[in-house]
Amino acid sequence: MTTIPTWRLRAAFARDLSTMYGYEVPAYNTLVQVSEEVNRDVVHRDGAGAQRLGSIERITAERHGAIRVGTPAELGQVARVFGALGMRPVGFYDLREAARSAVPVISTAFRPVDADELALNPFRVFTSMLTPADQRFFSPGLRARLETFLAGRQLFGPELLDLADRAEQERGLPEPAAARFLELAVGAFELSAEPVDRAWYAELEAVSAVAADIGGVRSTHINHLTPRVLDIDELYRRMTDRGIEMIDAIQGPPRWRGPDVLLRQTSFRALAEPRTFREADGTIAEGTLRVRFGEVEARGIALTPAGRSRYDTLLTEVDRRLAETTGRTRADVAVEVWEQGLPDTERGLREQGLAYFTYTPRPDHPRTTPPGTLDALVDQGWVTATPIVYEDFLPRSAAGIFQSNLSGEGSRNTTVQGVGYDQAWLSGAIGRDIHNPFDLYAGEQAASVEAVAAHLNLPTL
Ligand code: OOG
Ligand code: NI
Repeated sequence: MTTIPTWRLRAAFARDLSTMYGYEVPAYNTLVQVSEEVNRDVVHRDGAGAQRLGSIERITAERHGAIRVGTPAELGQVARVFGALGMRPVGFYDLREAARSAVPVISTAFRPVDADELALNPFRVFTSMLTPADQRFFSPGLRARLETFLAGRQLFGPELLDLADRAEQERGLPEPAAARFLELAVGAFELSAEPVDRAWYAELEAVSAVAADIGGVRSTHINHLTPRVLDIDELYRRMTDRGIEMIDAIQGPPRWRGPDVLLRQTSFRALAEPRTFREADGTIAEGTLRVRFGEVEARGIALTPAGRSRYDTLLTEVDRRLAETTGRTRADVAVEVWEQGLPDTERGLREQGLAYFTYTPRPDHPRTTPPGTLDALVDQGWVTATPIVYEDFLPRSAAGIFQSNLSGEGSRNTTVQGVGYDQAWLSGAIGRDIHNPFDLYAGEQAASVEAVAAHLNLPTL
């Protein structure tokens, strides 16, 4: 009996989820189609350089999704389902503190953590959990009713969870269990046809549209699925030309003369979809909800903590200059700030320790004594440096993306203290370690440096 290994389950899940989502949200298929056209054109235009941050095969299959759940118990179950797919929680994002919008959730991302697993299939899911104990959003009375409501629902059935545990333990599943697992797992993220309790939904919506999306219904759903594109500015233009109204900007770093770093994202607003409602008097009525949207992303080089803090400084500087001037676009100001504040070559980023790279000995290296530093090894042709791609998310961009389905501002009481949901709390609640993204990139870089040292018989580097 052949076992379907973890990575094949993950690839199949990403593919089946994509088919399901395209069926439910046809605009997603348009986004995928335009992304594929752009990618083909960029590979044609830029040749091998286009694939510096991932092969075209990986990028074509690459997606991230987003889901939202209500309780630590639900998040713990999500961790089991994704654990079966080799996806671990990485990073902690507190969207309650994000600049423009305040959303009552904390988040992590489930994704493969090893470079070879990422290369096989990098599927990741940004996963948010509601924070009912945060009194800035929820009164004690509403919190109590919300928690009772959430405790009474079941997002993932026992058969799915059993299969998930088995798949995680056995690093895969034989057929027909694998097919059954995939069917149940994809089914758990479909939009439910169950009528929505109008009054309950509206009460939560007054706090936050995201709170209603999570706690106003008895199921969860995938709320977007994001293809990766090699030229996001071109994608933005082509979508706009097709009459699809995108959010007003691309989130994250600007387009500039230097290398792509971190992550750039853009989205279109959630579409009104027909839904059934149960009115206060028990009657059933038709209506619409805007909960699912489309997003696309371009990935760049992962930054070190020093690089990231430089990035944060540049962001603040862009905000400051924008506030001081009129008539200039954010993109324009950002380019200026970036050109002054960040090295505009991979080499500059590397030499200043701002970005992560892997190092590989060159087969054709000179036959003299190798120099004793990495930079010299690269400069003198002993070793090649390849940038490590950023596999995670950005809190400020995520907050911007959440806006894609926020109709109202919601309400927040700023006179009370927030509650300290932090990474340690989240990790304890789901009973799993939450990986630190920097550690993962640094580990990959360090392993490659060690291998170079061993290969060249150098004691350390
Ligand atoms: C998640 C928003 C964050 C991203 O790509 O930054 C996100 C959500 O809307 O639930 O997906
Ligand atoms: Ni997203």
